[in-house]
Amino acid sequence: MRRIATEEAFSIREVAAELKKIVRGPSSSLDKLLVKGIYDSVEGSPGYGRMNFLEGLLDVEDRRLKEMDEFGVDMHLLSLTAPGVQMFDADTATDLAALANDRLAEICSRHPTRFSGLASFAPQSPKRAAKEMERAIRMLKLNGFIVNSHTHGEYLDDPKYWPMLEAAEGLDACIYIHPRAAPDTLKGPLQDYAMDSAMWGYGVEVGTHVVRMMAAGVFDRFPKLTICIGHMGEAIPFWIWRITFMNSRAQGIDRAPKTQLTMEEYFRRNFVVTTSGVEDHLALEYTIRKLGIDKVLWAIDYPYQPTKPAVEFMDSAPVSEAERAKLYHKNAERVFHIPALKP
Ligand code: 1WB
Ligand code: MN
Repeated sequence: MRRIATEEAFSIREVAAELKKIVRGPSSSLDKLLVKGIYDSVEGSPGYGRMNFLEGLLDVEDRRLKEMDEFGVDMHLLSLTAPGVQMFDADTATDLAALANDRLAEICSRHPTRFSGLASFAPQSPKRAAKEMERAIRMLKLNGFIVNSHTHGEYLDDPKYWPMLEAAEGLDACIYIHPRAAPDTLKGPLQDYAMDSAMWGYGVEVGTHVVRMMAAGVFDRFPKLTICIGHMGEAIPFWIWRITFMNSRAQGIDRAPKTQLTMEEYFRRNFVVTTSGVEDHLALEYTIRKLGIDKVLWAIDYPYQPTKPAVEFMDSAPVSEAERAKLYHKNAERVFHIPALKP
């Protein structure tokens, strides 16, 4: 069984160095709590234990490959880890996205059956981002895009970002909306008890992002755009009935614009989800029944989650072998244009 893991994080030294500067700078962003722990940690200080993520992020071709071999993982679909380039100024972000994409393409071409990659872009400069997106697919042959949710507190429903959505749709390339911490405008009650990141804040942030996009009518303008979200759909599959009901009511009487389709129709048409970090068979079964077996892709969330239980989770999932093949690799091959192995 070919196993392709689809939300696998990496970084490069240049981005790590720039993130360290951000940590030491004046920003009061919620991302800093976690970013400091990973990129600028001092022994004994809060978050110090996260320092070892950095090694896992910067290494792609050594320890990571060995771990993939050990657990039978064929391929990582790599993406520049959160917050990507999205905390930087527009010029720095644009340059570093291109550099990360070049490095990623080199790795993929050295190991075409072991690594594929999602390209980064800098939403801070939407027109240049759209150009980089085109280069990443046409020249670098990368497999789609990663965006780490909001950029300076703004979301992809804002028409100023639509050149990037237009580029992705035109290139038939999926955009993976990965979490980062919520912006200052949303951060208040998320600051305590480690709720800022993967435990709760990340899901709230990405869930908010995609509901904004659906409710704004983004998918009327870009009907062929595919968005991927991780963590078993960031709770949206479970909430979609109520989102749909309340949105259709709001379209008559409140501030919700009229849309051609319902929220659930957009979610089923324009989204795929990955299992990253949610190793719960009941949640998997629910998500498959809600979205369809062709819309769910396996992921580990390396190096933030361990490989072994992610493999055991999918090996033991209560599905047929044909369904397991879709979850493990066929859906990823279709959505991210990864060549199927020759029989
Ligand atoms: C964690 C998870 C941290 C992710 C991250 O930092 C990312 C964590 C950028 O579990 O602490 C992730 O990608 O899910
Ligand atoms: Mn992740």
